[in-house]
Amino acid sequence: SIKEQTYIMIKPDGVQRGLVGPIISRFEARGFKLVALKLVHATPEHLQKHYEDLKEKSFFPGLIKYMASGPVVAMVWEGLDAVKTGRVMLGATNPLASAPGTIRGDYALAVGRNICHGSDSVDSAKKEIALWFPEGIVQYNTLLAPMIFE
Ligand code: DAT
Ligand code: MG
Repeated sequence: SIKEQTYIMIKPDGVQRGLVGPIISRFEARGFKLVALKLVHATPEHLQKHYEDLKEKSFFPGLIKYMASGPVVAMVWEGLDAVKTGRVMLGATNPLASAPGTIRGDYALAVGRNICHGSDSVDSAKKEIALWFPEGIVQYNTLLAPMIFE
């Protein structure tokens, strides 16, 4: 749907490396609408909830430590097929396989420092948006929709 929303997060390495602007620019330029945004230094407990599906993985403790090492940029982007297109823009989880032109394929080398997060389904997007934005997202109209969607 053209109102689909996805949770996109710039991880601590992306913030430290000054990639907030370039990453936001890609979503703006693609035609998505920003409906929530904040800089947050998350607690390990909050991040364990975000990644709860991965809690049995051997890399889980290291993942939580890295994600809690500094602030992240939490965002919700809205537009046509935002979840799937967002994942394509991020690129494969392991930058070894991320195509050039994707965010990870242009800026990352290691799976454990892959710069950005994007929801993998509409269902997980809903859960992640509720977890990171319990206060809700921002509703507003833009004049551009007819230029971006048929
Ligand atoms: P994605 O972030 O593409 O949705 P995921 O949900 O499978 O990937 O894993 C979440 C994050 O965990 C991923 O962005 C980086 C880290 N991770 C995944 N597999 C890993 C591995 N084999 N070694 C180290 N970190 C890993
Ligand atoms: Mg995932």
